[in-house]
Amino acid sequence: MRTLLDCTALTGDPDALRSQAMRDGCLFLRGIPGAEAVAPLAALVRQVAEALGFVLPDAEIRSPPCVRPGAALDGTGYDDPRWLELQQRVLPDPRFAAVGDHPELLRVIEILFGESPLTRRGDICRIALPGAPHLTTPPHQDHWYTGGSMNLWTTWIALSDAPLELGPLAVLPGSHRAGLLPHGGEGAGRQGVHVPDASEFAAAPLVAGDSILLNCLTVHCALPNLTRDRVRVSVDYRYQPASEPIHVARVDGTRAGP
Ligand SMILES: O=C(O)CCC(=O)C(=O)O
Repeated sequence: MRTLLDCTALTGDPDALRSQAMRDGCLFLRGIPGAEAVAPLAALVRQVAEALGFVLPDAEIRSPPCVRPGAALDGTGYDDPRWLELQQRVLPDPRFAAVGDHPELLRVIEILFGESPLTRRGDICRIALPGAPHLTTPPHQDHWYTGGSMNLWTTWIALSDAPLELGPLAVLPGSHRAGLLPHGGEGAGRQGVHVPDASEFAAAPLVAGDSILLNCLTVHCALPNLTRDRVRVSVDYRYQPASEPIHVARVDGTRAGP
């Protein structure tokens, strides 16, 4: 496992930031949007996760919440009705949009696109429970799921501290250059790509408010949550250039899109 390159210093140099993003298909930004900016949303997610029976009440917002003993997601996670309820209660709240629309984040996305981004292109709030390695997100490319623009980017943000053992995101830098790869697997959200054993994923211990940006063709996965009793809490937001058409057809170069 490689350490993810910290690109925060490049945010002051748009050309260098764009070159780095095009080269690796990902950017790791420390402190953008930052712990203070995500605190109201982190509080909301914990409150909802507690009401749904996933976590115990906890006053310290930055450290990962404690799992409620026995809590588990059914099926692949995505088909558990409580997962849907988490989304329904968190995503419409203005505190959710406030993080995805944080001016520093939007500025970075705008540098990548060279134009205004379109927001709300497939946003998710996630909790990753301990003791559930079968629910760990497998290596995949977002374009497999999102379709449409090949220039769609995701921002993955830790809402509480996410050391490596809590299972933050891991990415395969440069993998976007191979285009869309075949995906296989059964069940909602379980389709993934085969990655050769020699593939070196990159990850870093994150703190609340750190973000990882990635192109929709960059292969990424989650690391397993290996803690005994802590829950990883994160959000991901998707953006595409405003000038590109919105459609759901997958563009993979092997099939003619409608
Ligand atoms: O947080 C995870 O487990 C996976 C996130 C992911 O795959 C994404 O944001 O595209």
